[in-house]
Amino acid sequence: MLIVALDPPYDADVLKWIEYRYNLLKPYVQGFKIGLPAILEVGFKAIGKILKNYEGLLIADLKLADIGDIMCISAERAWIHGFNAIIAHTFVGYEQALDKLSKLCRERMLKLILVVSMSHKGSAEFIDRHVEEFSELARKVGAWGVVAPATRPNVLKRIRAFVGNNIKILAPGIGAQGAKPGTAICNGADYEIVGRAITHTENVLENAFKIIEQQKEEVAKCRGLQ
Ligand code: BMP
Repeated sequence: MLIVALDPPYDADVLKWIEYRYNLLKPYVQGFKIGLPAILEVGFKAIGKILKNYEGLLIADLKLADIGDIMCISAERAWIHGFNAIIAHTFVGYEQALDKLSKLCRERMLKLILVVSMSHKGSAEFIDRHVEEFSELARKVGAWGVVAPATRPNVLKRIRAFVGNNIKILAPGIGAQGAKPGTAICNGADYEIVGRAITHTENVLENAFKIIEQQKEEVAKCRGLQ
């Protein structure tokens, strides 16, 4: 299962860049994640118009980390413009923060995805010390999913054990950050998030197919089908 991160480079014509990749890739992937590089340049409204009526996962990756009331306003904006999932940090805690955001998400049928660990090395400095507590909080607020690193298999496996089987795990870190396609799924993730290894290349579709193929091979191997 593949989610494509659409992070246009700073010199791109953002809307054209997104539209081209979205139209090419949408029949083959399970979702798209839009983050700050695009949102800051053109806003939710313009992006939402391009992605209108998409039936897969459409994740607004703001990595929210604010007081609850303000996170709710941001999440509501994402929802208004057609996003069906939103990413927030877990470290802001429950009271007056994730309690409110999770309530809004339930009301709007917006999928709440919480960051419980990250794919870069610095995640070990602070965030990873709290992986178990973050996973518990994700369960407590009824998060739909969590973000966990494809780059650190042991952390990913621990998170799967902590969150159980009713929460989706979305794992970035494949390709540009070094992890091999399929390995995160083998270690307990439901979705692999891939950005630059697909979107910043000349042959976007060809590279997406390669990654999907590598995912299948790796998963067949780890599940003993090959
Ligand atoms: P790439 O495959 O180009 O490295 O992109 C990964 C995507 O996942 C980026 O959009 C990044 O913001 C996001 N991401 C990440 O890389 N690590 C995390 O821990 C959390 C993320 O959301």
